[in-house]
Amino acid sequence: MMNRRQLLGAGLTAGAGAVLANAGSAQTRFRDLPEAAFTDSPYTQVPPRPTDRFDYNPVVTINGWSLPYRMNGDVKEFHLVAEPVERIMADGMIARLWGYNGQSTGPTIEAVEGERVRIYVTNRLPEHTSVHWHGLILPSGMDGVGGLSHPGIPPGKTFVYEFDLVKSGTFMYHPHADEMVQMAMGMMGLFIVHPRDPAFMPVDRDFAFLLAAYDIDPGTYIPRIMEMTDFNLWTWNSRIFPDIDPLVVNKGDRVRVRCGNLTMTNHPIHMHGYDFHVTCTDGGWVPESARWPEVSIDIPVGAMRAYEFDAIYEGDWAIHCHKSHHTMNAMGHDIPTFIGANKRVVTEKIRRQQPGYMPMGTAGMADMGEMSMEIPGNTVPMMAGWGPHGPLEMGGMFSVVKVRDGIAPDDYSDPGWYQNPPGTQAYEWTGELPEHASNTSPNTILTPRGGVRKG
Ligand SMILES: [Cu+2]
Repeated sequence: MMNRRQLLGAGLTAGAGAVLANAGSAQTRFRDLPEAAFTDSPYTQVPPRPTDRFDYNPVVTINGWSLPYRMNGDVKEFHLVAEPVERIMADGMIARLWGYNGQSTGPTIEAVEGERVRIYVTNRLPEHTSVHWHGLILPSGMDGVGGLSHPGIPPGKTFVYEFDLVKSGTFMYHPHADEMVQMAMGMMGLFIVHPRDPAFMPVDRDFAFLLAAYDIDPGTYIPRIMEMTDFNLWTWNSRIFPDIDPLVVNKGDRVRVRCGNLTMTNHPIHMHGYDFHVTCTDGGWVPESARWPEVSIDIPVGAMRAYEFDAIYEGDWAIHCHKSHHTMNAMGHDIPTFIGANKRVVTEKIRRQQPGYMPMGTAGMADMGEMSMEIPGNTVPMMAGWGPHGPLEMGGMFSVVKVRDGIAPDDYSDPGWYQNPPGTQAYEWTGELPEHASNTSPNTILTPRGGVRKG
């Protein structure tokens, strides 16, 4: 039995602080199990580089962490604990979810191609569960479909999954038991298998997150599990902007971003400032001859995509889902459109009942981003983030890729906002406006009728 110090001494625990050893009771109950590690932190914990067996560049799970392991002979052992958790989705909002080892999403499992893994799964939920290893090639009985691969793991019991990692790539895990409920409650995690050859597809920074959607009414804590389409919280690793950590990158780094989708709809993830190629899916690495340039990567439901780019352009670059309702926090969709409406008369009438009433939405909804409106407890404003130049009017699936010169390897701390060099930022024009083009102006060159003549 390893104690916490041995685990730490092996250099295997996840990043700075907040990884708590299990309570003593488990040590006597599970004499031969690897001690389960837990975290109560919702912040990004950068895993240390491996020192024991194989060289690889650990992934950085945005607002997440990697699960510590121990070696038992040649087998890499992990201990997942399925349990109710409290997840701080953003400052001022706690969600009561189900997850693994203290958090939702669960910890990232990292191992190396060719290794054998043994994963103990302890069920502390009030109902049975199972773990399906999405995308991994393994024996049928290890596939984790409750009732098909094996009986469900009853509450209070521990099952063992054991298999060889026959290929490297980008994978995930989630229950395949009462799946609709358990995934709606936040049960999911990443499973990254690094190539045995560290010279294969090397990157300097390797980020990973899972897309998850929840329906939690403002002022409440538990997701409405029966919701099928109209979710109100669109999350990366169960966090929402403005509290999704930035992706901090040193200028010139080769960067990989891995993203998996366990929501009920597709998400076109759009990153500004760069073009890039999909290099890996949950099916495997994409051959170079099969890649094409993109600036938005659509992540289908139940799929994963990893894309790569060389971070040659400094700046603060938005990265977000391009479905505009997915960059909003808790909102209702049954609000009428007031654009162009004249609310003057009705405002006077309402103010007689409710002094201080402010009409909103007649000129768009941007005023929502600036005002600090009174909101119910345990929720966050719909469009909340502030940047260096004012409100960002974003929430949900949004973050910032911060590319800077001189960021040290393994430093992921927020460098603050980018200072645009003089002359490289849009500015207000205060001079004479040029005459706008018109058909009758002698300066306007019209395309000849019938189209452009071919040479
Ligand atoms: Cu989306």
